Amino acid sequence: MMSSSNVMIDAGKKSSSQRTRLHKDMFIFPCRLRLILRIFVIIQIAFAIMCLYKTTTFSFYENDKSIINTSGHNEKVRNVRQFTPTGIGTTGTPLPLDRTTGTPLPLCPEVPPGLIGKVKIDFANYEMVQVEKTYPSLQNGGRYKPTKCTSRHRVAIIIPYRNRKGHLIQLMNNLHKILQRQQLDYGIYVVEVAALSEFNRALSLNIGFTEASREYDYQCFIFHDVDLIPENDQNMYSCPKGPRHMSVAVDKLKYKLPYSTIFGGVVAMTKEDFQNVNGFSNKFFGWGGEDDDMFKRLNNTHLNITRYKSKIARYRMLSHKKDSSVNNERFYLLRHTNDTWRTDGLNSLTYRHFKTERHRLFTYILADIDPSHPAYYTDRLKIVQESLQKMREDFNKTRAMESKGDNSTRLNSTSSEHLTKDKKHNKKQRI
Ligand code: NGS
Repeated sequence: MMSSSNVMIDAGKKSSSQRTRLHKDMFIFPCRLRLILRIFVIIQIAFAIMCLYKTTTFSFYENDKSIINTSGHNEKVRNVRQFTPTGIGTTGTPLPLDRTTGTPLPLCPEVPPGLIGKVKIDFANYEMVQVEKTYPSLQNGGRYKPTKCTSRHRVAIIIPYRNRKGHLIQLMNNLHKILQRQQLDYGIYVVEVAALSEFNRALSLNIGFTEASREYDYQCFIFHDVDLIPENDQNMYSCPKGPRHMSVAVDKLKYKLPYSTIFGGVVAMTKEDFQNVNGFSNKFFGWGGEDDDMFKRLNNTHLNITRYKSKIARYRMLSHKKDSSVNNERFYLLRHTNDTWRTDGLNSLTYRHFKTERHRLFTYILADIDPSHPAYYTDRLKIVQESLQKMREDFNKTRAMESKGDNSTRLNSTSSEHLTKDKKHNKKQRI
């Protein structure tokens, strides 16, 4: 074996011809290296161009036609959709015809004859296919029309959905029976907004409204939580005159309204009213507040809500783990509803439509949005600035009160008054 010192001596002894070859090699090698570098740069440029192309064409809401692969299926994903206001209620819906005579069917009676009142809820856990088999009269996509008369009401039921298959099956199993007894011309739409970190109930409802309106001339819409099962078939899912709060008495809430202005759970609105309030806000990510925001919209447009008696408007709530975190921005958003409702809602809604699947029991719609789009984004800095400003005002008020007060008793009573006021204020803010 040669030692390292020997190698060094050998190198030192290299002849001049050897040195020239070495020099040549050194010269050729940089040439090759340069070539390799050039190729590498070209590849990099090509890659950069490809990336640029991808980001521009894949950036939101530009082109409508491209195909990418989602979960093994080719999907039309850049089908960007927005809400376009449409006429209300009468546009070219043909009257259903009697199959034997070919004549238009008479209108269904005002009060459906087959109602039974309190219904027995079936809480058994079925597979979807089992429930599907029990509804042979349904058209694909969860659509139904009475066969012996023309329904007086064309209703879309919109269910915001995420990860609640069991609940969905139970709701379908129990709800279709009631809707059919009520002789409605209806469709059920289950709407999922993919890839959002937080569930956005109101945004899903806006998308459901838009998608259902594209398909059929629905006159009114029932916005329906997936975990609420109606207990009485006299709780009509028909078109209300004004906005109707339907889930008045819920078992989990001891069959009592938590507060008088609540407008969540299950609510019904005409298409016209929903369009007039600009739909729901799109900005409520996470649990809470979006229904209170809708109540404010109704107030702003002088629409009063109605309710059936709690004996009729009763629901069972299916149990589940809390799967959506509380929205910490909800009070901020609610404080600004009166300024923002005209620009935040149906008219700012932009989403990508991934797919529409027609199942026997419902139509499933999968969409997604860009959360950084101004329609969905809430300026955090403004929230912080506003709460700092409020703290400053509170602090100044307290200091002013303290400097006015001349004895501790007065001070004590003032601060306790202040506390009581704050409690009341907080309670008001909840609403
Ligand atoms: C209020 C929420 C509403 C919610 C209601 C009932 O506090 O969104 O509770 O909730 N408003 C705010 O948080 C601002 S429930 O008891 O059904 O879970 O609908």
